[in-house]
Amino acid sequence: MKTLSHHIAGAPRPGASGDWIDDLAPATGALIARVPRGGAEDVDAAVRAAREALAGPWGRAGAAERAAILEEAARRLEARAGELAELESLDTGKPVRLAREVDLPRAVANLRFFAGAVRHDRTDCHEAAGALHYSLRRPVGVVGLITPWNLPLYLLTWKAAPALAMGNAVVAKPSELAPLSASVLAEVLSQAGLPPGAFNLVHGLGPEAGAALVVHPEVRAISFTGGTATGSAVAAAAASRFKKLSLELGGKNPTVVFADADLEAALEGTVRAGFLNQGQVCLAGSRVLVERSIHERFLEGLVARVRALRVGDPADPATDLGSLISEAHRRRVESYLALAREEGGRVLCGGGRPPRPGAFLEPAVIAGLSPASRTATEEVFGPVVTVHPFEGEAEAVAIANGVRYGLAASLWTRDLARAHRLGAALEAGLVWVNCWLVRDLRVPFGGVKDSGLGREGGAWSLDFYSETRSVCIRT
Ligand code: TXE
Repeated sequence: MKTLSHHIAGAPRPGASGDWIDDLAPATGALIARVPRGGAEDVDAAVRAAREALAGPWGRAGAAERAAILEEAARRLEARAGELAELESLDTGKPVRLAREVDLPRAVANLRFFAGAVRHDRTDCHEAAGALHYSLRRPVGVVGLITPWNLPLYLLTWKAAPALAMGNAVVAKPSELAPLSASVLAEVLSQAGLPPGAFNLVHGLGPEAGAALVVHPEVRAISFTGGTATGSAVAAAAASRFKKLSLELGGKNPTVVFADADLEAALEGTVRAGFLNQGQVCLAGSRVLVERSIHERFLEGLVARVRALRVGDPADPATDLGSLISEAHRRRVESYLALAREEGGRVLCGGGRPPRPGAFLEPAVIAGLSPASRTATEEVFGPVVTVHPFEGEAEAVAIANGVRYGLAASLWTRDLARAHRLGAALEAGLVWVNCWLVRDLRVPFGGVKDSGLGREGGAWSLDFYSETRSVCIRT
């Protein structure tokens, strides 16, 4: 069993309260770590360390120097990728193969990408008669990063890399359900030469350490990824204090399959979108809309493929689905399966507990529900998809847009003009055509409606983690 510490001013620091949180491995229920239960006092110490870093050499470091540190951190993270993938799998219950193929390479890519982005960043100069107006980017200052448990290291580096690239000092609060990899990141950044206080880590519960970070008067920006209800509380607390705010929240994303699609590819894409990471992905395609003429055939193919998914030991490279994040979360997902039955849905496969310890759940496909039902409109965040027939483009768009969320959509068709029409008509921050989760770190990422506020990625991240100032010189 590990004992974690906060990481403040470049060194491990015990929690002020002396209280601990138990970190359990969801696949076995075993206690794997004791985590300090941070609070306002720890957050305050971390913010002080961050301010000192900004007043010291870190505040004077140029873009090339900051980029070099991130590149060195990427190299060190990559060298430890095998060990870290196992740690991430242990902490979250996800298959180690997924952690190796997705979480770790993307965490490394985040560090490298934003190192490159800041090396190539530039600002504008507007020439006028008798004056030059030029822009300067300055760091925002101390920024608070709050991250969830589903892709712990991947999402923390997605925020920390651009924040550090732009010269901010960070106080990060990872999820209490999967805190292990964040502690390794803190260590790796220090070893890569990041000055003390530029990256601080405070562990703890959301309503305690997280809330203290959001209201701290010296924290000038909050980037949050998590549930929509929590995001709303974070937004309310941050708004009255005029903090910059970026919110990546939940989704209930449609996979829309037209009769003219390559059906084999669409089936494969639908299964991947629905069940990757046990469906615990904000971008998960949890509502499958299928054109009526192929609905029965598609449903049959989908159920056959989902039945063939292997649920089991996350350490086994042959496993497709590991454990959900916790026993409590499994009960929450199961409550939606019960609700689906009450709402008239037919669970065509899955939904049962495999005969083994841990928070495992067999992947489920549900048909027969109204697209307006609660099961089909609320975020379940588990291995559950609902399938709905539609007739024609207009109905597909109406169903797809008929939820409070608007994060992503995946569209399957061979009709190029239709792809363009729907790309514009779907209320989603990201639309994938004949694919899902194809990511490019240069493109804007974020949701509309209740899926969030703001965009990160590429230049959008550099904008969020900086304040652009304008200087005018009379010539
Ligand atoms: O997330 P929370 P939870 C969705 C998904 C899931 C639901 C709840 O539907 O079932 O959210 O998951 C911190 N002030 N997503 O409870 O609470 C918390 O400690 C400040 C979608 O695990 O949103 C953690 O670090 N911070 C999602 C982070 O917020 C607070 C990923 C996220 O936790 C806080 C995860 C507070 N008052 C869940 N309360 C996605 N968008 O991918 C909690 N936190």
